[in-house]
Amino acid sequence: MSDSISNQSNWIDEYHNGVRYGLDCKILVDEQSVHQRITIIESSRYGKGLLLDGCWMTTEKQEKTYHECLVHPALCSAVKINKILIIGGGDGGTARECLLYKDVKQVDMIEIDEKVVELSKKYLPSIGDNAWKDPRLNVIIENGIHWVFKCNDDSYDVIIIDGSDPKGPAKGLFNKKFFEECKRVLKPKGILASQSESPESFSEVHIDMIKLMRQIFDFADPLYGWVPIYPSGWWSWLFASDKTAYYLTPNKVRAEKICNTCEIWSTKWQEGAFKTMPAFIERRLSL
Ligand code: SPD
Repeated sequence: MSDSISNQSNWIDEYHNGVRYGLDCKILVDEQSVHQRITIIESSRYGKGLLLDGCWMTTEKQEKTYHECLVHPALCSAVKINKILIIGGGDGGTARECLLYKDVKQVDMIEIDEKVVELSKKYLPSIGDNAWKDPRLNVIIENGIHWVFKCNDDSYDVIIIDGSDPKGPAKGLFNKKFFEECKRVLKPKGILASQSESPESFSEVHIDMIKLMRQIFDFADPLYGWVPIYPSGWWSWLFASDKTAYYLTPNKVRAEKICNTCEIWSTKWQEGAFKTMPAFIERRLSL
């Protein structure tokens, strides 16, 4: 057991800044891949779940909370959604939500760790669900940062960054040069979407990400929601585009087609969630 996970009395905890976030569960898999430690657990409260290097990534019964909030503000609102890039997302949940849209022609999912894909398919099949057999999905096992740097300009309508916290393999997903490259690779009216950590437990990373995106894009706004098992439970997703904040105006026809599949996301929910920036974050952003 590494320092970041304790396994006494069946509890698996993520430790973060003196607080632990845990589930009463049993361990199904605990192995080291080339890139990171991968743990799969089973709990009665949230079903099976995945941790990478001791950090919660997803659980069967709360994954929609995360994936719907990352995908739909971008895909429901972008001018075009022919070609989508997902960086990370090896459990398949982000791809599954993207492929709900019939207009999507191609999803390239660049996941660094093939073990995450293999174990997610085996132990968490409901998360990727039909996405794994959808011919529109290309799963490419490669470093997502390298992929973006070598992509041609104007390649994708939407880019979605579904990475882990800023350490280990995901560290490079939080820096200016990487976001600038994402902008180069996005089509001119494209939308960039990224998970943007917790305003409470990762407040510095969260604030820095918004500031950085606002330096690079004309518009960048976070939306706030929750993922109970993540540190503090309070989470955020960040959207950016040029010329117009496209992500603020969902396409009604697209929304009607997917809203019945959603647990959390709706156009009404999204409208509210973009307006819930806490005052302390707003003050910090204006400094
Ligand atoms: N603190 C955890 C942040 C993890 C974000 N990515 C989760 C991957 C789910 N597809």
